[in-house]
Amino acid sequence: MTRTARFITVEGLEGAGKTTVLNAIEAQLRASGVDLITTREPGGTSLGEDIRELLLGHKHDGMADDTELLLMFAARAEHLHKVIRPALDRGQWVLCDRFTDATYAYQGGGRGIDMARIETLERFVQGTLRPDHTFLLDLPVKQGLDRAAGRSEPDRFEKQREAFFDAARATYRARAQAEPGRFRIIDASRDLNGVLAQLQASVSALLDEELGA
Ligand code: Z5A
Repeated sequence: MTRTARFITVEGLEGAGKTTVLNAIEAQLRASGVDLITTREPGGTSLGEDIRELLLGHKHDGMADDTELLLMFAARAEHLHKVIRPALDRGQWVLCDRFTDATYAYQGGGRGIDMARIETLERFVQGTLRPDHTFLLDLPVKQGLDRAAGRSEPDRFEKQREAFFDAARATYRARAQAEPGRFRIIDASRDLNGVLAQLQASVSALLDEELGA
């Protein structure tokens, strides 16, 4: 049985319940003996967290779409260099809260940036590295926004109109359809117990596939 390090990402719209789901995946992987680190984007490094503040805060509300895109990839370059690649090289699995699928969804779908330009940056920054498995928490936009309402002061993304999130969701779903081997879609519209039950089965299947456990 070969234990090759795996790169797992979790994606989803606002209010999808990513935080709860990430904790559940981490617990299940650790309980199965997987050595892993958890991290997030944008962020995951000291410089990346500073970039996150620029991206999510309101100091630069009129930021150009291309600037936003390049800042996402600048944070990602640092993250890959300092955290993700070293962990994978050590044999640790990496569980990451969002990655480049979010760039396709939000900057590509939401902002309308040409996907081919995102692909160019993806190749430049990541080379051939792509996530091995991606959990997509899918739910209707309105339901997610209702759940997220009432949290702290909305960040720069949370202030976008519903059409922005509709386009992001459509992009996520199209990507999942195009890569069924990588994506596992979790129905995040269900109550938390329902979500966690589907998730547990999905993580078990992933572990079977990877570890033959
Ligand atoms: N972004 C980008 O544009 N491009 C990129 O390349 C990357 C990111 C990497 C920050 O991400 C922003 O960055 C993000 C996209 C952009 N903006 N948006 N939107 P983030 O991941 O840090 O931020 P977030 O999307 O706001 O996620 P979050 O706060 O970590 O989690 P969440 O999915 O919104 O869910 P939650 O906080 O776990 O749950 C929300 C509420 O719903 C909470 O009260 C829960 O108790 C409740 N909840 C959760 N699940 C359920 C169920 N099943 N039933 C009932 N209630 C529930």
